[in-house]
Parts: sequence; C-alpha cells; structure tokens
Amino acid sequence: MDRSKETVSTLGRMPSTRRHWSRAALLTSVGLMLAGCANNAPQDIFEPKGENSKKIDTLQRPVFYIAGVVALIVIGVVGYAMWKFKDRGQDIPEQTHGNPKLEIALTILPAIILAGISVPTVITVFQLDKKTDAECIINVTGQQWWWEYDYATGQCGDVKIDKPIVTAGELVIPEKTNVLLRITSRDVIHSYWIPALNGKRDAVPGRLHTLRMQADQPGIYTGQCTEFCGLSHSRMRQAAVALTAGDFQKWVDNQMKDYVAPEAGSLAAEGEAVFTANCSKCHQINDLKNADGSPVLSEPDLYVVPGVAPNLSHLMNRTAFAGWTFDLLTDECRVKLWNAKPADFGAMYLKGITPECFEQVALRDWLRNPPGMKPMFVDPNNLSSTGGKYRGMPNLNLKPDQIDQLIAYLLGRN
Ligand code: HEC
Ligand SMILES: [Cu+2]
Repeated sequence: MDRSKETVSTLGRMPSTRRHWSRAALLTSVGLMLAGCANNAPQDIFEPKGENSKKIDTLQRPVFYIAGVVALIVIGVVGYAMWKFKDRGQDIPEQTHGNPKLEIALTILPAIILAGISVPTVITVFQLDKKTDAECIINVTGQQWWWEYDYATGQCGDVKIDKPIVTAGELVIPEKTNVLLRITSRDVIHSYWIPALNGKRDAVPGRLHTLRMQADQPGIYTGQCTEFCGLSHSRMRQAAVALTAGDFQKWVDNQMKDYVAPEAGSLAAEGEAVFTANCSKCHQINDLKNADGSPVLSEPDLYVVPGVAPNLSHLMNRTAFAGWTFDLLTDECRVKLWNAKPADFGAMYLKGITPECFEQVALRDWLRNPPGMKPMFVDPNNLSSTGGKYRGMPNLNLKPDQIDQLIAYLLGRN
C-alpha cells in the first residue's frame, strides 16, 4: 500500500467535521470583532470625547488606514503567490539570489512611511505631555484595588476649593477645563485609563506621572485599570464625570458641607454607632464625632497594606463602589443617567443616590462579606506576610440588624 499518498491526501483536506468547526470559529470571531465596533461601547477608543483623546485619534486613524492598506497589499501578494505557484508537479523554477533594486526599493519605501508617521507622532507626544496650561490639579493614587482622588485646595477651573476633597473611584471634573492628574501608587503598579478622554498612564509607587484630562461636555466616561495588579485587577474600574462650571461648583460645595448627623433615635443613628465601632478605624467620615465630642479619626495605616481605605463622607454621591465595580444606582436609574443629554446630565448626577434609585443588594452583600464579592486576600487567616495588615476589606461578621443600621446611616452620606 502506498502510504505516502495517503498522508498527502489527509494533510490536504481536513475531515469535514473539523472544517465545519473551523468555519464556525471563523464566523464567531468575525461576529465578535464586528460586535466590538457596535455603537454605544463606552470604552471605544475610536470615540474621543475630549481634546487630548481627539489628538490621539487624529494621529492613530491615518496610521491605522496606512497599516490597513499595507496589510491588504501583503496579504494579496502572498495569496496570489500561493495560488499561482502551488505545487502542481511542475519543475522547480529557476533559482535566483536577491534582487538589489527591489530590495533597496522595499527598504526605502517603509523608511519613508515610518519617517512620515514619526513626525506627527512626536509632535502629539509633546502636546500630550504639556503641563504648563493646567487649570486644575488632582492627585490620583492607585491601590489594590481602587483609585483615590485628592483635590488640593486652590483653583479648579473657575471654582475655588477651600478644603481638601478626598474621594474614590469616580473623578469629578469641570468640562472644557485642562485638568492635570498627578498619578502615583501606594502598593503595586497600576495604570489609569479613561479611553474617551486620553491614553493610559502607569501609576508607579514612588513616582509621579502626569496625565491631561479634558472633556468637551458633561457626561460619564468610564475606564479600568490596565496594568495587572493582583487578585482583583479585573474589579478595579474608574470613571470620570464632567460637569458644567456651575454644576461643578455645586458638587464642590456639597463635598465641603458640614457633617449631617442622623436624627437621634433613628435607625441611621444606630448605624452611626456601628460605624464608629467597626468601620472608622479604616474609613474616614469627615467631622464624625465620638459621644464626648472628640473627632473620630481613622487609622487605616495600622490595618490595611496601602495605608488607606476609601473616604465614605459622600459615598452616596458616587454611582458605584469598591473599585467602581458594583452599582449604587438601580439599573433603571443608571441607564437614565448614562443616556442623559449633556444639558440634563449635571442636575441628574448631583441628586446623588436617592432612596428610589438606591440599589441596596450589592452594598448589603458587600457589608455581609466583602471578599466574597471581590477577592482581596489570598489567605486572610495568615496576615504574617503583610505585618498583620489586611489587603482590601475583611469580612467583619456583621449581624443582619447591624447591616440594616449601616445601610440607613450610609444612605444619608450624600
Ligand atoms: C480593615 C480595614 C477596613 C474596615 C475595618 C472596613 N473597611 Fe470598608 N473598605 C476597606 C478597603 C481597603 C476598601 C477598598 C476595597 C476595594 O475597593 O478594593 C473598603 C471599601 C469599602 C466600601 C466601598 C467604598 C467605595 O467608594 O468604593 C464601603 C462602602 C465600605 N468599605 C464600607 C465599610 C463599612 C460600613 C465598614 C464597617 C462595617 C467597613 N467598610 C470596614 C477597608 C476596611
Ligand atoms: Cu490596578
């Protein structure tokens, strides 16, 4: 039996079931690729919404098209050669060694293309690195696994900030303003990215990297950490919210308003006591007082690895929590807010989480068992590797009525 022939024929044609599967796989992947281009993808890099991201877009589009044309030519020529010179049992063609003219041409042509691309690239890199025109500076710190924003006192666009503002997950900025983020990290390397507003910037411990942010109009722009940073890297998301100058002023005023204590005897007042006893060692709520009138000061540096936990003074003015991963807004209210016209967005956003729009399930689950929702520590029973500190929020074994009390208290933190 002629074995050689058999091998050739099995190599040349796939069994029909396998052909069937590979065709299905091809169709599925093309389908997925096209789905990725669908409208309304909030992290689409081809839909810039600010000055900086538009500069990147202006640069990357022509490069993308040129690369596409080059790819089509290469694929076409290779395809033609494969078809034309397919082994049909013909004689071996005449062997040649090199073609200097062609080689020189094919060296010069790509060199010209690359040189052409490099000029606008270098110009754009310098433009995106400019720091001297900043109208507002916000410090951004990455930690496992959430972003802290800290607004220094001073001018932010047209608005004056008198007291420092510290918040988490959701960056709030005035529209049409050159904001400069100063990005660093307290533990491992993270990377900050809001695709609609600019490219990525790594957050590296011990270093400050700047990133320009500018949004053309009010709205919510989402992103996520893009540097693998440990267990819950996939649950480290972030958003930037742009407001008109007037609305940004209202947001700042609200952040700076005095502490609103819950009504004595209410469920929320019980929650305040539970909070002081169980949560305040890690989380700060500004101006919260002990029974004797002394301030309640958190000491997260004693309990958690990066030495900080999110400031909860105005938790209900953000729309999501724990690395901006779990909603505080119900689906219905979130969809309305995300689809709001720029003119209506600010008023809707500034309402914060109202009782009607409050999605309680996730926050209750979080208080019941945070590591169950977001893996944070490989072995919580063994803290020796971290000097006795937690990574992330531990399970505090709260009782159901304590959770009810905390929810009532936190709902007032707007
Ligand atoms: C040992 C320190 C520690 C204690 C105690 C603690 N937490 Fe946390 N908490 C954290 C850390 C760290 C995070 C950030 C986790 C993340 O997003 O990855 C967090 C996140 C949160 C968040 C999400 C905030 C946001 O904006 O993302 C809420 C809400 C919260 N904690 C509530 C509480 C409450 C209520 C208590 C008391 C019952 C409590 N925590 C006790 C460390 C702590
Ligand atoms: Cu990260």
